[in-house]
Amino acid sequence: MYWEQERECMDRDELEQLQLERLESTLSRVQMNVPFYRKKFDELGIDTDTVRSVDDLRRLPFTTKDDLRNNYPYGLFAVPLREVVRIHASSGTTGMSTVVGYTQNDIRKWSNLVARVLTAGGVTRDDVVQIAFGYGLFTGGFGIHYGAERLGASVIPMSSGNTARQIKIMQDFRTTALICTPSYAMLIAETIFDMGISISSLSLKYGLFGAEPWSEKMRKEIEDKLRIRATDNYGLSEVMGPGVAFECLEQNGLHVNEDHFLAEIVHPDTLEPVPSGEEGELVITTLAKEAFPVIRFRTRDRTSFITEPCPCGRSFRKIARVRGRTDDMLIIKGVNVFPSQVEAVLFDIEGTEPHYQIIIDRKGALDHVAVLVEVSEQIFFDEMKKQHALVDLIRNRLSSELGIAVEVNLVEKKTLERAEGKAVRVIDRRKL
Ligand code: DLL
Repeated sequence: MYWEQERECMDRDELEQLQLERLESTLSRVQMNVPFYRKKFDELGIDTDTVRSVDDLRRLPFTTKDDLRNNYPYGLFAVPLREVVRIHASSGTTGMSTVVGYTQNDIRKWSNLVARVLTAGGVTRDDVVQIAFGYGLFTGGFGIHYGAERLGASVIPMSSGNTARQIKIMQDFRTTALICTPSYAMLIAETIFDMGISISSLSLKYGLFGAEPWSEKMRKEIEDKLRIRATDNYGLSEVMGPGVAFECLEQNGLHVNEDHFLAEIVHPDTLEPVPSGEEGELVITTLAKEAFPVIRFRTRDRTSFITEPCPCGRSFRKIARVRGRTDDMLIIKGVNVFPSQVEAVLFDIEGTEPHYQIIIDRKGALDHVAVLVEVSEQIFFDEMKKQHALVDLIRNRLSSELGIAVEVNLVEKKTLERAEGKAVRVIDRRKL
């Protein structure tokens, strides 16, 4: 039921003491080893020695995704590269992506935290775990993989895609736990039905889903279709990857791994803490990371603290399911996409106008993206062959920049609605 009961059910006073000790050592580590933090603290006249309580943390400056980008690739690492054994990066162009690193100790701790997530979701060493997250720079595949091995489960490193094969492996290898994005779980479920496979030929019991927002309705649907218990888990590469917060089988909010992460919820405009239980932006400080500690990282994710204690016995505070973001980052098929990336691609292609619209739909279980691009009159009335060539060019550039397939439609000048205030670049028709 617990992976580390003594930690997960820790007395709150002891937990807060541990957090404070870890915070102090993290602060002195970043001050010593990361010029970015040293400079910021100096400028604001902050003496980290005077941080004597977790509340004192509020005096420290926030860290943003832009800070990470500006220090690309290794500027915020707190150890020399020779101590780093793993590097991950979040999606984006080379110049835009954020790079994170892990020491051997970080990987050990990460695996342990993910083992807690899996255990809370019902997985034990007797399970056969199929990981259908992408393996690669994305933290999902490898992050879950190491945690599942740490737990002692039998791990199938499937990676994402090739749905028919996923299902065959699921049948043949008697997979009992499926781990992927909720939208991929939906697609797998639908494909099982389309292929006429009886669900009783599968051995699935648990599904652990995360990396993108999903709804209670979607949970019900996946649970009914796959006949499993489905839990939500949350994380982000800048902070670690999967393993930051997780649901237990109570399925009612996500416990934050509070001995490793200090969570605050602030108002996105005032940046002051919101009243207990109200929604705001999640801010996280890492407490035990060596290679890539972050201080007050603004996740941009919207959530709230759940104030009631959890019947499962864990003392770690819970956050409500993350519903969306305070900025404009879109999560399409689990990949982070910024409208500005689309803009940058179009900017470089001759014949396109600076007007475009991104339309996201959910077709069946999968996200579908169409980019409408206004083109010059000349191109619009050009021969079909030229138009096709332009569509192909835009589609290829966008797909490689965004890391997902998109449909491209050329439209005549002035077709797209102009806004008098902020431009509406994104129409998100997915109903979550
Ligand atoms: O998505 C890490 C992860 C992998 C978490 C596997 C869980 C499972 P990034 O690619 O950096 O990292 O994207 C992080 O995804 O800031 C949220 O906006 C969103 N997100 C992640 N988990 C959830 C969730 C991984 N359970 C960004 N619910 C985060 C809603 C989520 N949004």
